[in-house]
Amino acid sequence: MSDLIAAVATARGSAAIGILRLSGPGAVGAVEQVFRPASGRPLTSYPSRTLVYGSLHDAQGRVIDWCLATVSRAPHSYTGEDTAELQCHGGAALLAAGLEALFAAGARQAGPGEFTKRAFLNGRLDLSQAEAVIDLIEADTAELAANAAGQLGGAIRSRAEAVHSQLIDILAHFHAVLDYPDEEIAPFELAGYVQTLADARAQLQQLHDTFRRGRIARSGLATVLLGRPNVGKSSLLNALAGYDRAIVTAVPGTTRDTAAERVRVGGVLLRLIDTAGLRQTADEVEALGVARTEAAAQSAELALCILDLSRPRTAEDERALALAQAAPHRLIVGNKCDLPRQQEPPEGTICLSARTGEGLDALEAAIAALVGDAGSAPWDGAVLTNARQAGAVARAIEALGRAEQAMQSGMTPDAVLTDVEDAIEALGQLTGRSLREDVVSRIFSRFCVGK
Ligand SMILES: Nc1nc2c(ncn2[C@@H]2O[C@H](COP(=O)(O)OP(=O)(O)OP(=O)(O)O)[C@@H](O)[C@H]2O)c(=O)[nH]1
Ligand SMILES: [Mg+2]
Repeated sequence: MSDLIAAVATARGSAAIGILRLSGPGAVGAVEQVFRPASGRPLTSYPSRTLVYGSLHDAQGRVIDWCLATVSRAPHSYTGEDTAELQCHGGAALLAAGLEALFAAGARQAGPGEFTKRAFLNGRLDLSQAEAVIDLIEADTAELAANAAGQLGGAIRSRAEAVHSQLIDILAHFHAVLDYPDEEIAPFELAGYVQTLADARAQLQQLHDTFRRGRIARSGLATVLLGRPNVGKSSLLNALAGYDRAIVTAVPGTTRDTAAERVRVGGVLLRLIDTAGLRQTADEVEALGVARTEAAAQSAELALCILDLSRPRTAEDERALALAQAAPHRLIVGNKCDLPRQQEPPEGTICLSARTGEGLDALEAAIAALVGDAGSAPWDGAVLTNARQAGAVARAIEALGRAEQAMQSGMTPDAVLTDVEDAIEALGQLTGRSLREDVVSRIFSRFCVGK
């Protein structure tokens, strides 16, 4: 049994409005103890979801605010329980006093995410929607916010349910074949099932393919600036960031430590990491910095290898070029194109000047092309941004691949069943839905074999 929880739902600080929220049995009664409608009518006489004006009282009965109360009765509420909200003025002291009064009326402090957890447990939201709530709150770009809103509206849920439903059909049919061998059941349409599995896998693959873009939009593409000392790595970071983020001097070995900055380049969010220039050095601090550079290069997704075109190429440049090979993606940048050229850069080098800004647009275009935004899924919930969800989708894809293979190689139905069940289980992790109940209820409602 659920109990009565309460919390201040708005951020702390002085604001126009502050909201006290309650959910659970007795929510309406608790509000009645702290709130009196100005009309003199009892709060319970108002229909659900009506805004009622009145006075808010502290635990001693003193008026602490004039506010609006609204009650949503189960199951038509966010949590699926009786809920109430008090829209007060946004003062920290009055909200604290209001919350105390609600505690005195029988509520307890809600834990983090507890309202949404209840919404999930009561089936108001699936797990992907519950996670979208957090994503929407945390979204720091319009794209991520729009995408989270789409997922709150069920964008992932509907995709998962469409596939889930196809798989349950297969499962139900296979169970029927196994459990009731004497019943007259339509013959195995093997090719049809293989096709259904392939379709399901393709749908999930399409969803999973969006994750790279979603992950980049959320945390940025890990991008390391590599090069020997003095080529202009920190200058390029500053040019892209649009302010003097890193120290730039004419002294080689200026940067000693890695420094990260989130920068939008060519429409792509980069987690840009400036590094200590690569060279052999007797300086202990610098040597530690170089070791960090190498570690950063290993974990980066994109390496920007910088050459100083105004100087001849050196062995240290070659080392930087080799290190850049470790990253899944790399671009070679020929810096200082404003100065007379002293080396012929490798083919495909993007020539620019971090000092004048010349050629930065070519770098932007190259980065945009790398992430390949053109023609991809819109930011309406179709983009996976959550690693847990992506992992579940990947497991479902894998299991479906196995099921397809098993079917094609003439395995027994129970072998195929295991793989399909694995896929359903993985989808269940995406949506938080349970497996067994579904299988059972679908078998009897669709196939009617249990009569
Ligand atoms: N003319 C010209 N000078 C540049 C350009 N980019 C950087 N510089 C100069 O080159 C010198 C080194 O620049 P930094 O950005 O500190 O180079 P770095 O690669 O970070 O060097 P370390 O931190 O020592 O590894 C500074 O004097 C910059 O002003 C450029 O595009 N053109
Ligand atoms: Mg530097």
